[in-house]
Amino acid sequence: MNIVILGPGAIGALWAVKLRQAGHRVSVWARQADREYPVSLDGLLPVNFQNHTDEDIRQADLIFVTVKSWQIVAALDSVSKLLQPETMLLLMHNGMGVTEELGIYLETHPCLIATTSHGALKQESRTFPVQVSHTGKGETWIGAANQAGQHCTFMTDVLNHAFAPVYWHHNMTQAQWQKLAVNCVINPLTAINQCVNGQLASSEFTRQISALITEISRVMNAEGLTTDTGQLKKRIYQVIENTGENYSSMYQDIFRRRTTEIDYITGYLLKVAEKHQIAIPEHEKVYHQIKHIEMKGKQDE
Ligand code: KPL
Repeated sequence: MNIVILGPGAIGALWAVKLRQAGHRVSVWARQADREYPVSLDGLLPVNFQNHTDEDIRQADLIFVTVKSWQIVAALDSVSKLLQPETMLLLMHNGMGVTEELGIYLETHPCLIATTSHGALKQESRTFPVQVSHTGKGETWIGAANQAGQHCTFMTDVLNHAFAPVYWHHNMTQAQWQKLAVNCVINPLTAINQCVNGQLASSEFTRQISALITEISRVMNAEGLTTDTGQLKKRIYQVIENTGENYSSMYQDIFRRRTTEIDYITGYLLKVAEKHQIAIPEHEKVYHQIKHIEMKGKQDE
């Protein structure tokens, strides 16, 4: 397949290498205008990707969008004139609420959404090759975001062949909520406390994590999703363990004074809670803490 990774950050670059190794014709569309974009995964020999080539977008069977949730629509707009109607759009990002912003793309392209629990870290150097590490093994779920996307179940095999395990989900809303719950706990807490994911297993966080999970369960139940608080807790602690050495994406954003995805993670949860008139004070607290740190980081620049 002809695949373009739109936004080859940590997760995007990881998938770029895996898809190339599986035999696909992969190129990238990065912020930098350099014609080549070499990526070294886990210190191995760099894999070279063509970057920023209009023809790659025109010929793409799949645009794999791995920019941050708040950048997705702008990233798609930047290549929209080159897109062919049959090109599939696959969005892999944290948080929820992006599909509601996709507008015209939902009418013109087969759209898929994906969530992954793999951990990845990209070194912040401006020199090539880009250094990426796969820091936590996870799994990936994909599903349709529109009618046309429902005909793309074969993408499960394509992605599974490149980077297993990948599962098709008939109801991505359910899968996205499961991931949202993980991100609502791990991301703000690691960013506020500037710690690795594994640190959250210590007893100093037990009470707060419990309260966050109870609040999420209430909102999920009100949304009509089947939730078992015990199961949710087990899943979240499993991710904490599996990605123990990993610095969450929100930790990294705060550390590098970048805009975080808090509005699409805790912010989304707060909006849904408000719709159901459910108080979620613990999430509200971490939301404001992150907003404050984010703002301060930008002021200090
Ligand atoms: O999705 C993640 C993130 O960092 O954004 C987890 C799964 C928490 C891994 O760090």
